[in-house]
Amino acid sequence: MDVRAAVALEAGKPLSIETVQLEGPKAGEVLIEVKATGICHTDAFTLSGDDPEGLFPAILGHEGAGVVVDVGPGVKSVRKGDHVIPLYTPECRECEYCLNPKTNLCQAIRTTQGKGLMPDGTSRFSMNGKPVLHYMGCSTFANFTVLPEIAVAKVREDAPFDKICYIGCGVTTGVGAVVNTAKVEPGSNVVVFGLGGIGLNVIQGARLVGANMIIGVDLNNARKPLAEKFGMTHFVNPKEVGGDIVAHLVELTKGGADYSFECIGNVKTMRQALECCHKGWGTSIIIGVAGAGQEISTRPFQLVTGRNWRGTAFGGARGRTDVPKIVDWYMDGKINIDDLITHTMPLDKINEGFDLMHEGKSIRSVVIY
Ligand code: NAD
Ligand code: DAO
Ligand code: ZN
Ligand code: ZN
Repeated sequence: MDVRAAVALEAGKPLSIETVQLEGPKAGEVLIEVKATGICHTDAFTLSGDDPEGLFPAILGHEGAGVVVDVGPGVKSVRKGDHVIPLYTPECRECEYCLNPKTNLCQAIRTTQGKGLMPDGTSRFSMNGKPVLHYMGCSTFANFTVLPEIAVAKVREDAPFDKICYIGCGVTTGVGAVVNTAKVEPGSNVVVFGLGGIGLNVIQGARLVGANMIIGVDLNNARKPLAEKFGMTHFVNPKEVGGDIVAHLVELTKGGADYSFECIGNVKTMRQALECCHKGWGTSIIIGVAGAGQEISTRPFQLVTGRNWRGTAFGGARGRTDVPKIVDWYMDGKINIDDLITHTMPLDKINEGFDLMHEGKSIRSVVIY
């Protein structure tokens, strides 16, 4: 079938709106009509050419929501008409990783997904007879896409696509980092570096679990009012702190953070996030994705004296199990998504969404098909 897609033809160039061809679902696969997709920092990172694993030409997008319109042979867990959220971290429930409660990184389709291909080693997308690659197993910058059955979460049908698409990455990553990865306890003091589309979700996750101090750190003062609305109790702009930001945060928390979260992707702030943690028990979670080849460092004594350094992908969530629950949290009013979606646009204006992100003017732009 012909589908409309924003194609990343090469690194560093705007997306190109094209008609591309999409083959139907093969065994174990489903065809989805994408109804809405968020534009995430990670799409921009790959498009920029800084992502060492970025492949072109490809159809980017990994934060979508839509409806199943066809299923391939053997598909059992979803059927035509089901509402779903695509998962860049699948959940096969059978592999060594899925069977280990310590991780959410299902490896069932890892190798082919990393090459921009479906599990049989081919692409369903093509343009002018040549293959176009999938992206993060999702490719939601097309109005139809094909995914493996294990990479879709079935969700309730009364949830609005233009809001719950954000649960496909940003919301789950931020809230999940608090709830699943760090397991922040009520009364904890939390520091969040970076108050963008991820950090604001960490803030609302911290409020949800009953954190005490929720300190936001950002260079952009314009982020303060929204962060306060989401639960931030204190704001720190490193440019306005007269000295060492780490010492300032340790003093503010009277000894250090119980938990810190790095939501920027900067190796310097990753170090600050670790070192502002409380001696003996403080845990720092890296969420931000740093540029190719960059390395983190600290004095090992920071770890010897009881601080913990960890990371998280997709908020530690097991997509098919956890994503429907997060949709329920949104529908029950436990989490706020609406105020984070600052811009919406049709597919042919998608490059404007990338511009808004680069200019720091948006939290989330959503393409509505
Ligand atoms: P964003 O651009 O919306 O937000 C980043 C914020 O950091 C901005 O508010 C900016 O003003 C602030 N900032 C930048 N430099 C700073 C500094 N030196 N000190 C303090 N504040 C600073 O980005 P986002 O969409 O929230 O994404 C954040 C990171 O999370 C990115 O690296 C993204 O790739 C990554 N990410 C990771 C996962 C995962 O599963 N681990 C999932 C999604 C996104
Ligand atoms: O299993 O080896 C693996 C890879 C899992 C990919 C997780 C990616 C999460 C971080 C990238 C940002 C996502 C938007
Ligand atoms: Zn994302
Ligand atoms: Zn698995």
